[in-house]
Amino acid sequence: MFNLELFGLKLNTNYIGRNFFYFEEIDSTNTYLLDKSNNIDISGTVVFAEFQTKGRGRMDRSWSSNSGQNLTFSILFLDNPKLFQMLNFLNFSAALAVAVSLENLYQIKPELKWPNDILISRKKTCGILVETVTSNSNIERVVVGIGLNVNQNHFKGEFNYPPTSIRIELGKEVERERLLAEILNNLEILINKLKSNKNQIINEWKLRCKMIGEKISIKQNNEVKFGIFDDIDDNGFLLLKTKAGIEKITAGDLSLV
Ligand code: BT5
Repeated sequence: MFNLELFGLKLNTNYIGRNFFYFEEIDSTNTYLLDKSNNIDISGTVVFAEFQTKGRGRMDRSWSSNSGQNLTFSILFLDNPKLFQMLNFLNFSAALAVAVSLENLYQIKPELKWPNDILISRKKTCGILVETVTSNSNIERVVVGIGLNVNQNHFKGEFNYPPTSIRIELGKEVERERLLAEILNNLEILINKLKSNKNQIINEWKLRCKMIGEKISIKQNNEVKFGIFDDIDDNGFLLLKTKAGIEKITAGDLSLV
């Protein structure tokens, strides 16, 4: 059982997580915050669930996570046009917040995989899903969803990348309350940095992305592209070096070749 009091004691933010909703079970924490009819209109609100019946990944893929063992939560951002122009970097900031938290608390050295994954020992331990609600082409709500495998010991089913958890990698269970608070504390700091200097976020992200310079493939729908991961550009897009030159990749699934 998640101890809300313990979490509250470790939370050190001004706004992220100050409004907090806890669910034993929900369809998806992202879906809940995207739905305006739930009347949640405080920026920084966090929705946390012990179990999601319809946890989602990108392109309607699913996120599966055992009940009560991991962290599955979403954060709502409102009224922030400057931040909303940098959604790719919000994704990067969230990944960095998780990576820095794992480094600080457990001395784990996670690797960041473009665009939205966090790996430990080259296995997926965390996925991030940033979604928006727009009206007349204005972004009204932004929801950042994070699924992090914490204390789950076994994974059953089909995975597009081998899964792992902090417990598997560390060999012991960790306190989810402290970890969630640390992630939210770091996220608020990184978002403040992002607003003043997005290059700092790109650089911090690139430091932890060990695939730059490697031969990769990018799967986009039914097409697969091959090349060398050249760099990340100023918009957060991947630059793929092919025989034809440098191609800008805005979305897709990356694998090492
Ligand atoms: C992601 O998508 O990795 C984003 C996952 C975001 C999940 C969070 S949980 C809280 C919030 N509420 C939601 O409903 N979603 C967010 P993508 O890159 O498309 O990867 C999805 C793929 O990851 C699936 O098709 C599986 O192959 C794999 N997968 C599913 N569950 C996994 C897990 N627990 N660990 C590792 N891989 C998993």
